[in-house]
Amino acid sequence: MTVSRREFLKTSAAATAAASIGVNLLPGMKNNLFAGQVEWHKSVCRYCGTGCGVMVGTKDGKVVAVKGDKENTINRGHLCVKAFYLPKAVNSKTRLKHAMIKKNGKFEKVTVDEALDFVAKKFNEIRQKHGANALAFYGSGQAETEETYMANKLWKGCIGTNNMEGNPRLCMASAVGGYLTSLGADEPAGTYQDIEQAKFFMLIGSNTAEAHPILFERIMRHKTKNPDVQILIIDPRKTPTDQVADLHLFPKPGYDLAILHAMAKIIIDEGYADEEFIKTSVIFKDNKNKIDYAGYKEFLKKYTPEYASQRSGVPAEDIIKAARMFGKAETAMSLWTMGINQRTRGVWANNLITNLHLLTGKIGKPGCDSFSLTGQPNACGGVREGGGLCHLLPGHRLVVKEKHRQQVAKVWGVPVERIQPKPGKHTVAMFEALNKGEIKGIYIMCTNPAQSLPNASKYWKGLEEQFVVVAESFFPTATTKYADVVLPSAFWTEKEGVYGCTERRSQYMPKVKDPEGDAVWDAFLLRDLGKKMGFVKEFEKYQTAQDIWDEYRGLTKGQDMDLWGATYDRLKKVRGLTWPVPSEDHPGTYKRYTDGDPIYDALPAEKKKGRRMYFYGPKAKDGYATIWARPDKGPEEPTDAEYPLALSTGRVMEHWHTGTMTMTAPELNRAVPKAYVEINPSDAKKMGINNKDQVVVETRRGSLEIEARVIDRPIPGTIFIPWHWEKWMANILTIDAFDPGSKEPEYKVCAARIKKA
Ligand SMILES: Nc1nc2c(c(=O)[nH]1)N[C@H]1C(S)=C(S)[C@@H](COP(=O)(O)OP(=O)(O)OC[C@H]3O[C@@H](n4cnc5c(=O)[nH]c(N)nc54)[C@H](O)[C@@H]3O)O[C@H]1N2
Ligand SMILES: Nc1nc2c(c(=O)[nH]1)N[C@H]1C(S)=C(S)[C@@H](COP(=O)(O)OP(=O)(O)OC[C@H]3O[C@@H](n4cnc5c(=O)[nH]c(N)nc54)[C@H](O)[C@@H]3O)O[C@H]1N2
Ligand code: SF4
Ligand SMILES: [Mo]
Repeated sequence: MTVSRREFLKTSAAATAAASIGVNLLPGMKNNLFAGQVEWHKSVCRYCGTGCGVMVGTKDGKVVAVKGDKENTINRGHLCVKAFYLPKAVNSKTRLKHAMIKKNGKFEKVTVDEALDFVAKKFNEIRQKHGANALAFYGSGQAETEETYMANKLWKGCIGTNNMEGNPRLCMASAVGGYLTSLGADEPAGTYQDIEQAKFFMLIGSNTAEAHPILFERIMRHKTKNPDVQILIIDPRKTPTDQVADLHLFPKPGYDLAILHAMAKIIIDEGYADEEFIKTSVIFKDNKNKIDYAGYKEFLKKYTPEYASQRSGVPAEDIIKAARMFGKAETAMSLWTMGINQRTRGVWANNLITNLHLLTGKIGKPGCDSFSLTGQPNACGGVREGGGLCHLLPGHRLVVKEKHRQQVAKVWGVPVERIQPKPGKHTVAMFEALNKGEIKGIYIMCTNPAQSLPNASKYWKGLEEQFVVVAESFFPTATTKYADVVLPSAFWTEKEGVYGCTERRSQYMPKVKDPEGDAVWDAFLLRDLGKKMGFVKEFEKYQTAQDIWDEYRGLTKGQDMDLWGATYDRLKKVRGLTWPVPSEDHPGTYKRYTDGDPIYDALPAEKKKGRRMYFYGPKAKDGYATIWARPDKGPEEPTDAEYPLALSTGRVMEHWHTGTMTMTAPELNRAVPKAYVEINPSDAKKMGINNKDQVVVETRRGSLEIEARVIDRPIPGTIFIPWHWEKWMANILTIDAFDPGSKEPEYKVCAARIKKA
């Protein structure tokens, strides 16, 4: 039996209908709750990288409601369903309210001060005995910029190790690599404003409807008003996003690179290339060396639509149609997320998308951009800009650059030799080192790696054996199980700070209630740990969130992501500012590398002569962007006779990652109560599997018993599991192979088989 069409429509309709406007009365809340006494505070949604503005309603010191902020240009009052249920997470019984130390396998309640004393002593012992590199920090794109900044200073600047990472490695690293190599600097050129001006969208490897619902709603509304707007989707799975598609290409997972090359070839062959833009603004490279336009055309010869069709399984005529849609469109915007980034060829896939924009000159103009969607609310702000990865320093700086180390060491008030010149261990290597005992102590903040790492069970050994500190707002989680110490962290609404979303916009969030129990703001947990480890002088100066923000803001001055003009005072009044914002009277920047970008505007006239754009980033030479002739390699673990199905994992609208927050709302749990594996009806029939049968999914790494959902969503030969549940942990199955450039794991493709349980 397959899922009925009605059931399918119901789920897809739910995804879009969930975006709504106004106050949402949570079930059980009485109308009179809002009778006058609710105070509303301007803030930002806790969840995705869209960055919607919310109004938080408080009453008697409690968060009682959330509604959309009508003045916020991102969402204009609209919110998706997750945001409405945030009060349930804040008030949940599962909030972690006090510190605990594990003694003889059991957690015992202690004061935060006692816990921090204990951690400081242990960390100092490890550091003295085994050196600074035996310690590590693992953070999050959901932490505030101020929080990541404190961790950066403590680990890289004081303890003296670059073993400082965060979950954006699992998420945005390939996009960072893509932007650096294609455009010369990280983060998009345009903003969301381009959506309403675009005539064509390529949504590739993004289930926008479920993962960025409010952006999807903007696209949908724009298309409804302008029926000539065309939408191309490239995704191996039929998702609710599909409902807006004019054309949907279904490549085999991991095999879409050839399609992008074939589209480039058709664009050139049929005269859709912007030859003037190519001449003035673009250079060409093969995997290593500079080539020329003729060399690139030679490279593309192989990528006929027929060849791309053979590689990807997509009909050649559809690839031709897709290329013509892109080529003919007056303006074009590409949006992508994890279907592109979470691949062993993630950086290359990013490059090939941007190639199309550079070839057609559809970049740096209204309605045109190669626009990577960020997953988490502050992956851009705190981690990419704030430098929360093992090779970075705050303000888009690099640990390998002596000048950058000097600039940062000076502001941090630490000797420059303390900051190591060599990058530390990237995420997978970090957890491998924990397994091997090379890393002996780790501080984990605002992330749940025991469930979210690829091939997760392989890394439980290190978590079990080494000294693990987990700063959390909820308890228990898959990771707190392995903790030697848990520290209670203040949650969203209980602390102030800044989030920077996909469109380079930094937004301020106020503290509107006291933390639950003994919970402390993560930045202050780190500050106090630093002091207790002996770095008193380095940390005693931070008394308020603003002290931290102002120091960081100073470090961004003159950088490409200049936030000098984004003071707390300003951010408290406006709905965010898009960098560069070089001064307090600067309104923020709509487009980078072109007129109106203060950095571009300040360039000498001779540099810009005859050029509409100048790519001034550190990795772009003489202002040129790069078109890449990358090989079209497939995934690390292709399917074979033994494991004939390609397994993909991803998200549903109602849940957030490991579920610690969204699963506090019974309404969201009722909507999607458990995990399942989607199987195409044709495969199910062959294997004798019926809808709702219990099946066992096996990969070379593990096996998982789970319910089958027989549905025409994944293409034949592929299966899909949403990964939100600890009980049905998809990451038992996934592969920890990673992109050699970005080190981002290939969550989106591995080989699997299924049998009836
Ligand atoms: N509701 C909800 N929203 C979220 C999150 C959440 O947990 N829940 N998390 C946030 C975060 S951190 C992130 S990173 C984003 C993720 O946002 P998305 O990336 O949009 O979500 P996913 O479901 O991970 O995967 C997206 C799509 O990639 C496709 N895909 C898989 N393999 C391939 C391939 O080889 N090629 C192509 N072209 N596509 C492929 C899948 O079929 C799937 O539809 O969502 C953010 N928003
Ligand atoms: N199979 C599979 N695995 C994946 C992915 C996939 O597509 N497929 N996607 C990957 C991606 S893109 C991402 S971004 C990661 C996300 O993976 P994780 O970051 O591990 O997932 P979250 O559930 O968001 O974890 C956040 C944790 O922080 C806690 N928390 C919430 N607020 C606070 C706070 O203010 N302070 C502190 N200290 N803690 C807080 C939450 O309770 C939760 O435990 O997962 C990756 N894993
Ligand atoms: S789209 Fe993202 S930021 Fe906006 S309300 Fe939904 S989860 Fe929050
Ligand atoms: Mo993510």
